[in-house]
Amino acid sequence: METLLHGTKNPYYPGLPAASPQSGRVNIIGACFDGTACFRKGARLGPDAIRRVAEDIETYSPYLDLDLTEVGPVYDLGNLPFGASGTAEADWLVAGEAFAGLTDSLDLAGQSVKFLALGGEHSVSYFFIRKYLLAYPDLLLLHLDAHADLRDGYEGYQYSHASVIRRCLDHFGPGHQLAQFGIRSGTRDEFAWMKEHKTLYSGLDEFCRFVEALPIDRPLYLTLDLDFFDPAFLPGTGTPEAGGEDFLSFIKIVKLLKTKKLVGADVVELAPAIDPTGNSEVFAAKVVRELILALHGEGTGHVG
Ligand SMILES: [Mn+2]
Repeated sequence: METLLHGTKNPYYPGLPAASPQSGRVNIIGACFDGTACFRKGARLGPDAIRRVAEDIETYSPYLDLDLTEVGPVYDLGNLPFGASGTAEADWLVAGEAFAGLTDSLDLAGQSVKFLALGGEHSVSYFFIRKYLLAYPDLLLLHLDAHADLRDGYEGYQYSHASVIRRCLDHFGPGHQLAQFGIRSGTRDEFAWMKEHKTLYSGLDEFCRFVEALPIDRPLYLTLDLDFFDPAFLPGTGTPEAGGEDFLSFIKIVKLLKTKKLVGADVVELAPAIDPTGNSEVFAAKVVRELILALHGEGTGHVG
């Protein structure tokens, strides 16, 4: 693992350095990879950009009425090591094996180990989601994204960022479920698949009603591709798609997630250099703050 280069100006956020995952806590882990990104690269710089600006935003969330300094320490495991062969999938696999090695002996459910992973391109989510699918036989995978990511490989890469949900489905058991929202780009086949399997929620209200009705003990994992948001608000991402959601839509969702059993999450596809204003990374850091707070503890069962 690489050591963290940033200081610890704020003792709680972005997180106290840790060498191994901490039980009963939120564990941040970075995945600095953009090897299969097909349009504009730069997502490998996402995790450290979020950490850097996170030190300068408020620790208090007026939306959840919670402060990071009140919920106990957050730990930061640093960044997963990737290979340097120049062959995207081989380099990507090095990180997958590193994460597996870090968590092989961990019982995520029993020890209440929660990961909040920062990307990196979306293909890295596969490492974390695979682990969670094994740990929770009734996991519900919530997928917020502009893209369906259901292709069976893309541009020669089976584990492309355009295929990540498809690859996760390879590991689905009978109790697992997928729910998608924000998807507005994909192939005719991808949209036909989502319609056939009823995974896509077409509006914010419909999606929120679905989340609200979930049993309080149903484990949820959120994979959030930041191009879920409209590029007017968050332009710093490799594959922007007009017609997305805004921050307040996300807040509506995260308030519901706080009432449920959110056990893990990832935030991917921030490519900071694409937005020279720096607004995108600050936006992403606020999203991460809300998710740390939503991941903390067990669901409250009611919207605060
Ligand atoms: Mn996407």
